[in-house]
Amino acid sequence: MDALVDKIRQGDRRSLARAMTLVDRAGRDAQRLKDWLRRSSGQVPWWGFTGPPGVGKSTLIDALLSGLRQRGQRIGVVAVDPTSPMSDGALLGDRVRMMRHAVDPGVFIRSLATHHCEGGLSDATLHCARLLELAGYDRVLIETVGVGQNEADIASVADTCVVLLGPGYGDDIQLIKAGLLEIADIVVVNKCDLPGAKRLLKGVCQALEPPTFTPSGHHRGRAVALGRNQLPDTPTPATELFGIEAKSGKGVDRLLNKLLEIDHAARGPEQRQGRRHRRILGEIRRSARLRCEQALERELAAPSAQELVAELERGDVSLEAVVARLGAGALAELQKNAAETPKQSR
Ligand SMILES: Nc1nc2c(ncn2[C@@H]2O[C@H](COP(=O)(O)OP(=O)(O)OP(=O)(O)O)[C@@H](O)[C@H]2O)c(=O)[nH]1
Ligand SMILES: [Mg+2]
Repeated sequence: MDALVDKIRQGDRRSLARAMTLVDRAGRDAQRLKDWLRRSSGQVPWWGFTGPPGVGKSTLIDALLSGLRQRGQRIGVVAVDPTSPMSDGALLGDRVRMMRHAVDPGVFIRSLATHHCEGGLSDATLHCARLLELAGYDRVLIETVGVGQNEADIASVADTCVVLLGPGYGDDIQLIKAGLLEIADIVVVNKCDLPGAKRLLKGVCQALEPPTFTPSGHHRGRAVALGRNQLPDTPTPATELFGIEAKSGKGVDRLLNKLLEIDHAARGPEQRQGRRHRRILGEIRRSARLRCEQALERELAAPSAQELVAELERGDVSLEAVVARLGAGALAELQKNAAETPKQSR
C-alpha cells in the first residue's frame, strides 16, 4: 500500500485510477487503504453540486474548471452519472460535458455510475474524493443527482454545497418545497437565458429570508430552515443566490469568486480537522441509514415476518411491538456482519 500511496502522491495518474478501482472493492487491501484515507482526509475543500437531472451541473463544473485552471489550480472531479456504467474512459455523459478538460494533466475526472451509489452518493464517491486529495489536487468537485436523500448526503460531506435549479422543471415552487434550498450554501439558478428563469429567481429569493440585494446585483438571504450539518459553534452563513448561464459562462466567474472566497475563509488547520470530522460524520450517517434500511427490508422479507404482519392485522400486537421485533432482528444481523469484518488496520 505504501508504494501505491507514494506513486499517487507523486502524481501518477494510473496509480490513482487503480486505487479508485481498489477502494470500490471489498477485501483487506481495500480496507487498509480506506481506513488510511479516512484518517488523512480534510486537506482540501470539497464543493458539492446537486440539482435535478439535466439542470446543467456538468456544464457548470466544466465552466468552473476553466476558471480554476486559469488561476493555476489543479482540480479533481467525481461525477455520479445517472445513466452510464462505471468505466475508465468510455462515453460517459458527464465526461462528455467536460471533455475538453479530460486531457488536461491538471484535471482528473472520475465518473461513477449511480448503481455504485445507493441514493446518489456512495462510499466510492467519498473514497475517490479522498484519493484526489492525496494526489494533491487543490479542490475536489463532486456532482450528484438531486433526488431524495442524496441531497442531504452531499451536503453532509461537501464543504460548500451548490444547489442548481433551472426553469422548465415543472412547478418552481415544487422544487423549492422539495427541501433543496435547505441544504444549499449557494443556490444557482442556471439557464437564465431561458424563459421562466426570472420567475424562478424571484421565487427562490422569496424563499430565502430576509432578502437583501447586494451592490453586485445578486441576492443575499438566509434559508428559512437550514438542514446543513453545521459543526457546533459554527455560525450558519447566509445562503447566496446566483443567476447564471453555465453554457455561455455568463455569471460563472462571479460564482467562482464566491466559492474561492468561502474556501479562503476556511483555510486554517482547525478547519481542516473540522472537514475531516464532518466527512466522517456524514459517512457514518449515510452508512448507518442505508445498512439499517437494508437489514430491515431483509427482516421484512423473511417468512417469520409474515406471521408478525398477520398478528398486527388481527390486532393481536401493537405496531411498536412489531417494529421492536423487526429492529432487533436487523440489529442482530448488523452485529453479525460487524463481527465478520476484519478489524481496522493501523
Ligand atoms: N439554454 C441553456 N442550456 C444549458 C445551460 N447550461 C446547460 N445547458 C444544457 O442543458 C443540458 C444538460 O446539461 P448538463 O450539464 O449535462 O446537465 P446535468 O445537470 O449535468 O445533467 P445530469 O448529469 O444528466 O443530471 C445540456 O444540453 C446543456 O447544454 C444554460 O445556461 N442555458
Ligand atoms: Mg451531469
